[in-house]
Parts: sequence; C-alpha cells; structure tokens
Amino acid sequence: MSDQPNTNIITLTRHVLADQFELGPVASGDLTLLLTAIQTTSKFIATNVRKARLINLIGLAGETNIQGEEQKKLDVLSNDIMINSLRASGKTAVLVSEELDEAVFIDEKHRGKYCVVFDPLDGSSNIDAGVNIGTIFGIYHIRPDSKGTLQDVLRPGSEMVAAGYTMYGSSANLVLTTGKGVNGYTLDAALGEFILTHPNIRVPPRGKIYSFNEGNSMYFHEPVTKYLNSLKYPSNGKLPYSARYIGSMVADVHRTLLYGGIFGYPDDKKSKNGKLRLLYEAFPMAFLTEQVRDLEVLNDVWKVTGLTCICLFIWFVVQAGGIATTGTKRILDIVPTDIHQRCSVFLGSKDDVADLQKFYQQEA
Ligand code: AHM
Ligand code: MG
Repeated sequence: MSDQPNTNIITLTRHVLADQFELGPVASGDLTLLLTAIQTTSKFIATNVRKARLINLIGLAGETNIQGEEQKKLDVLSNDIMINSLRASGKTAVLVSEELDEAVFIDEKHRGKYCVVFDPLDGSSNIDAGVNIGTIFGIYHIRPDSKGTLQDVLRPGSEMVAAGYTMYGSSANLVLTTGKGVNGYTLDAALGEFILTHPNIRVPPRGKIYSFNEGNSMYFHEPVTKYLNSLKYPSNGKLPYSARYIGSMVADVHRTLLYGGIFGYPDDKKSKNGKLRLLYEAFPMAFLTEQVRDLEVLNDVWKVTGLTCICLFIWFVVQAGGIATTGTKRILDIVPTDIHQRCSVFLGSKDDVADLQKFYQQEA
C-alpha cells in the first residue's frame, strides 16, 4: 500500500457534479447547488453539535413544536440554519421542517424548483448525553408549472428526487441518494469537505440485528410481538438476533444500512399512527433503503444498447437491496394528507423485512 497522500479525492460536490456532466447540457446544475447548500448546513450543525456543551446549547429552548414536544436549543438553531441556507440557495420553493407548524413558501426573488422536507436535528432526546443525532432530508422537484404550493410536498415518497441524512457522531457522515444507488461521505474537518468514503452502499439481504424500542412491548400489536419472539427464540437451532437500539433514527438506520437487519418503529395500541413522521423521517429513510430510481434513470439505461444494457438493467434491479414498509404497505406509496402525519415504519434487509411482513399477512 502506498504511503503517498491521495491527490485525487472525491468530494461530495465532485461526485454529484460527475452525475451532472453525464447528463450533459439538459442538467441545469440546480440540484448540485442545492446539495451544496445542504452540505453547508450539515457542516454548520456539526460544528454546533460539537461545541454544544461549551457554548451553552444544551437544554430546552422553552418552546413546544407542532408535535407538542419541547424544543431543544440545538433543534431551534439547526432549524434556523437550514431555513436560512435553503432560502438563500435560490433553489427552493417550499420547505417543510419538523420544527415548524406550517410549510415555508419561498419569496419570488429566491424561489427555485425544489422542495426540501427535513428534520433538522433528529433524535433530540440524545443531545444532552452526546449520543449520535442527525439531520434527515428529502427533496422533491416542484410539479410542472407550479410556483410552489403544499401540493408539491403532499406527494408519495417515490416521487422524491433525492434523500439523505447526516449523522453527527465521532465524525459527521452524510449519506445520500439521487436515485442512482446510495453513497456515504465523511466530513474531513480540516478540509471542510465531505469525502466519498462509502461508495455504493448495499444493504445485505439478511442481517443479525433488530432495532426496536422494546420498552413499548406491552402496546405492540400481535404481528410485531410474534415477529420479535421469532428472532429471540428461533427454531431449527438458529441463533437469536442481537438487539441494538440507540433511539436516534439516523444512527439506527445507518447501522441497519451498513450491517443489515431490521429497524422498526411500529404503530401500536398507544400510538395509533406510530411515532415517526412520514414526510421528513419515513420517506427519506425508505427512499434510501429501497434506492428507488426514477424513470429518467431507467430511460438512460435503455439508451445504451446490447449486452451493456442488459447488464446495467440487472445491476439496477439487483441494487434495490432493502424494503421499507408499514407492515402492510410500501411506505413510499403513501400519499400524505398532512405535512406532519406519522406512520408505522419497518425497514432494512429484504429477507428480514419479508419475515416481518409474513406475520402481518397471517393476521389479515
Ligand atoms: P424526534 O424527532 O423528536 O427526535 O423523535 C424521533 C426519534 C427518532 O430518531 C427515533 O427513532 C425515535 O424518536 C425514538 O423514539 P423513542 O424514544 O420513543 O424510542
Ligand atoms: Mg425527528
């Protein structure tokens, strides 16, 4: 192995630009610029998360958000950072944040063609203990001829053009899909750049870990209880699964994508619609898990001829490594009616999630 420093590093911007160049003159570069703004917000939030204890950012801001939850100082700060940066990018039309009751409609001067739905700082209950937290985001292109209305974001997750999260842990990791696989980038703090460190992340077809808040077991519906029992008390001499639960969706999903297994936050007898928010938590994570591709990508594939075409097609199909479901339906097919609505979430390795789905089918 060479001890020479790498003189050809791939930054997130370079990586996204490469996609843009591939598309040729039809690509406006707007998505690249929007993703640059999102990167900047992640760097800014990462800096504040690191300094939180030192600059008195730990604790409550004294406000309550739309979900009736107390807002932490870092929640509020992260939300302001994102709103300001996304508006200033000139690339957005509608913004939806977990921290704001209403959607934000961008003024004409700054208006662009994208809508961003986001949870600026997810897993806030972990902030004060210094445990991993993260930003989750999903991006829609506005509908043709729209100037940016609520209808541009009340759309199924399958219509997103990009989604990702940044996890603030021992390092800041940004994981992104623009519909062509999932890539992970690690923030090099000295350079101030996200560097490609996890190219083409694949979810293993089966894992050995389940990630649920089992403290809610007394409320769980029967399919979930039976499924979890099947993992803990397996038959046929199989080994039981390991339990891992951080309580930060970003961290729990990140581990699930890298190691495989299943993450779940089901609806139950107490939380009738589940806890996690559809638009800015479930959709982006489901999109990443499934690595959904839009029609344009498939069109690109068909433009190539012969054997290459078949190989590429197989590659795209094989790449859809994970499943994201409510238990009974595909999450990305849900049509939201409210920007803050919740939904039941199970996602991860396809064989593991398929096992869970069988328990729901038996129930039906
Ligand atoms: P938040 O948006 O208020 O931070 O809540 C979302 C978080 C998720 O990150 C995590 O998966 C879940 O809530 C944990 O909930 P619980 O503490 O009930 O296990
Ligand atoms: Mg959240």
